[in-house]
Amino acid sequence: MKYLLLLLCSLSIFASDVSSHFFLNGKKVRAMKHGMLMNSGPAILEFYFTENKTGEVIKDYKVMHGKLMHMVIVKKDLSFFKHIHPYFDPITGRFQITLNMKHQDPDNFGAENVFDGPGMYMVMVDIEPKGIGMRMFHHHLHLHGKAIYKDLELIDNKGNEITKTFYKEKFKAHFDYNVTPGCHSNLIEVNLNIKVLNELTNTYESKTALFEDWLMTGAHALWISQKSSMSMAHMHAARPPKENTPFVFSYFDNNHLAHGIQKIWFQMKFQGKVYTFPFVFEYAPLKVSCD
Ligand SMILES: [Cu+2]
Repeated sequence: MKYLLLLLCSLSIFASDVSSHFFLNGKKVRAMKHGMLMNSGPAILEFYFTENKTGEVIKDYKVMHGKLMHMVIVKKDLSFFKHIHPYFDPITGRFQITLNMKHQDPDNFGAENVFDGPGMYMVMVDIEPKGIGMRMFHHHLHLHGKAIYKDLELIDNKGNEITKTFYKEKFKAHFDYNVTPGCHSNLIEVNLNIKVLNELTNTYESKTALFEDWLMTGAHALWISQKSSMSMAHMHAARPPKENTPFVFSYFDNNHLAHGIQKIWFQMKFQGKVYTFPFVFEYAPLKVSCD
């Protein structure tokens, strides 16, 4: 394939075969309950997983994109996003990470300043127990205080295209997407072309060769619907093969993605640093009836 397009995890897979056990600062957070934090100081998150059939703790996981667990934390209004990789202890089968603390690990730069004000945060973890397959679990954290939530707004959107600058105009990113509707699934193709400011000439240039793989792929993207965090897609793209070509992400939605306003965060590594590029857009594929 010209571009390596990998569907990491289609929608939330609600595992009836695996249970997640979530602990906040050493206390178990019961299913459907929120872990409550009184302040945004260091907070220890721990997880272990059991097989429902046997009740046994799972200790054997496959590595996905260089990690045994990928964790995404987003504020309820999708205004804030973090991508973190908890550490695994093979003896106990537990994953653990301390939030709001600086880690030396460059893949956990996101674990610092995890919260952006009081409110509800969704914690989504991806794991792949060997012999079972990829599973995703949702948990909630609530940071005490008066929450202010903002609506997502379509700004700068022109049809299916958005051009925006990021990081004090260091980058100019052009985002566009196409949907090929199908009976049982829509094929989504997302392109992201990133140019970098040349401060001498004050122009934006394609600097494809300066992008590096991060977590074994050229770019990561996470797409979540405003309607429900359960409607999400996790996509990857290879680095563009030549200058002036975009990162290309492909995804089959299996008619499971909620229509309406969406937010997508792209992450890629440029000259040793991971950057995050968010966009808000509308997803409204045409309905195709094949009866
Ligand atoms: Cu990850």
